[in-house]
Amino acid sequence: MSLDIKRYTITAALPYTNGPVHIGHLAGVYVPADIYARFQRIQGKDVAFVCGSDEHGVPITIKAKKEGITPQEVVDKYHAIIKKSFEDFGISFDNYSRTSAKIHHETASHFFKKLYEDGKFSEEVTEQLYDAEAGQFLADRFIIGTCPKCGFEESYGDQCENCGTSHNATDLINPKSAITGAVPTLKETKHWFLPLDQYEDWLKEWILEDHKKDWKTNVYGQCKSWIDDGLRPRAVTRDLDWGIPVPIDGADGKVLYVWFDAPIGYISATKEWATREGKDWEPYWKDEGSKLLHFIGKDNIVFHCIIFPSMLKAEGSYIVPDNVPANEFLNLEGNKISTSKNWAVWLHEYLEEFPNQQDVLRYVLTANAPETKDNDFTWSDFQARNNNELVAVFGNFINRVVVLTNKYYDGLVPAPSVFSEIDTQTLDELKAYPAVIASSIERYRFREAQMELMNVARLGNKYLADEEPWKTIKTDEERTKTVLYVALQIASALAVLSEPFLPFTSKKLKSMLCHAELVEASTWNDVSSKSELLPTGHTIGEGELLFSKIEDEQIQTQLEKLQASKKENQAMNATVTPQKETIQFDDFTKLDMRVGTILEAEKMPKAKKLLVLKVDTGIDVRTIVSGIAESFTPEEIIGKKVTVLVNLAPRALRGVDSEGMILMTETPDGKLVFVNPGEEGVQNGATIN
Ligand code: B3M
Ligand code: ZN
Repeated sequence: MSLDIKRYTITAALPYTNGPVHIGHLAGVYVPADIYARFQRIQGKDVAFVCGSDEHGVPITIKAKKEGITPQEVVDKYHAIIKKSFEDFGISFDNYSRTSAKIHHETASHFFKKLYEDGKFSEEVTEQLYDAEAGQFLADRFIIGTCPKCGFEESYGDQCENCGTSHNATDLINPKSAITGAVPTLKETKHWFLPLDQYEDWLKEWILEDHKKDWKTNVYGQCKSWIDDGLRPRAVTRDLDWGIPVPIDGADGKVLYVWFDAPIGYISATKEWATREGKDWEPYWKDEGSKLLHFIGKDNIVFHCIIFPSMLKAEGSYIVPDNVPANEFLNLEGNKISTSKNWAVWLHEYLEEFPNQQDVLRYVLTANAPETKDNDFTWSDFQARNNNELVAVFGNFINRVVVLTNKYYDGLVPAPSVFSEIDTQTLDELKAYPAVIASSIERYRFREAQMELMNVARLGNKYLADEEPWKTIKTDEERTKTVLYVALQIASALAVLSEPFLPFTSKKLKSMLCHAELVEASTWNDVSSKSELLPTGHTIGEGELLFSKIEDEQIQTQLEKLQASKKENQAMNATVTPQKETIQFDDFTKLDMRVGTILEAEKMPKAKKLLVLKVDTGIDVRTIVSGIAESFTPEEIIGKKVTVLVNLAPRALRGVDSEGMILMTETPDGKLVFVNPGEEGVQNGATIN
């Protein structure tokens, strides 16, 4: 299929511009896409790596409503934040555009018009859900209801976040308006539809036959189930006031559906880049020799594998994607990442707390990439991978080579003498790595690829540990030179091979080895084909630490931060019980509440929840049975001051007469606590009124 690839058109999902980006985005989409793009560039390939902000769509209008600002203000704010995060983390887009850009409005309008004029749309007056209270049609995300497929009760109109199914809003069971909560009514409106059913045969052949083997099973599986379910025409316009106006007559108040315009954003971003670089954009999208790849998360599969390809096919002059390497989701400390619950590690915040440690996060996210199943990010794993792998293996090897070369030879790469069997074997092994790593990257197995990269550092570490140049320096000068020469070749191979994964480290290492002319120019394949990467007589620079240890306290701080989010959420979600019916003062005075002290406490035999207490009420010492055994041990409550309702009619609980009730309340996470009678100095028997 792709025997002769002339160029790579690599896209990464356009993030919605209604919030900053977090580690889930980075792990699922942007780091793998970046590794791939960087890798192809070092191979000398022609690459266009594009992305941009997805600035239309209902999530943005919802955010604007919430914050009391305009949608444009929302996207301006987050576009800047997101763009900066990507730059900070070394995501090497050739162009990061935005869908509110003029070039995009033009490109998307054109695209729509062409399909319209070619008769590719069907036009239908349908009944759409309408919020009479708000006086507007309810687009997708403004409708919440039960998913017809999985029964999830909070499904959006266009897609269920629980099972990933995409549907029409009218398919939802018990729909509700997200604006007013009203039950929507149906109202007639005209829209344009892309008849996906007409592309079914083509999609079957293209995906189910041609790509059966090379697409990831998760992607292929979703596509197959979609196609097997039968495809239906899909509306590509919406009744909304935020978006790209439908560019034909008689379409006032209507805009292009965000999922129609957003993927065209990839094309607009390519155009913008090409114009800037004085290139022609068209081959990147229209030449069969271009390899088009969409990096996305699993919730975007249907749009990139079914709908957008059908649009491209309908237009007629475009190529379709060669692969759509979608990832599953990344969880955080065992829970789903959630923007609204602030259960996330935000990229801009990470950098404040771990300055200049982008590569550590890139490394850990790739090591745990959710490639075949959802995966979990934990701070303790982050710390362990940094300390035990980056510091102890990669950093340690480089540090030893650079320090010893400076110490023994003033930084000069020594001349090797005869290679021993172990030297030859080590160098041969080294030369095999570029192909091994490349093969994993080409198959979108980035965790595997990165593991092989680390094996290069392990190879170097083991070589030094076995050959011990710090010992031979006293006995065998020639041997020491050879060993350091070999080790330096491994170090410079690492500088080249680490670039896609750890771009900041690679850069630092290259400058440490002072080999701009040779190493910078070295491409991936030079590592195997050149006899040496660092020649004898070249001088390297001073050593500096590539990675530093992450301390327990830093991890603790992060965990506490998450804990705080959890607490805040619980407090927000704690439902306040509605007020009871009004009572008169006389009703209140009937209650006799006193301060008391628990004198004794023991478990009620065979009753999980009950404690039998002896309480000094100031009036007497009496027995009270209390259902608090699951929250307190008897020992911890002896001596506690409590509030007691003393004139409650006695009742027998499991054969013990209980004469009164201890007042309790509950924390948001369900823990029982005593209603504390408060200030010191109150005596048992004091009345509460
Ligand atoms: N903005 C959806 C998302 O962030 C969307 C991707 C568009 S890619 C053309 O999940
Ligand atoms: Zn569902």
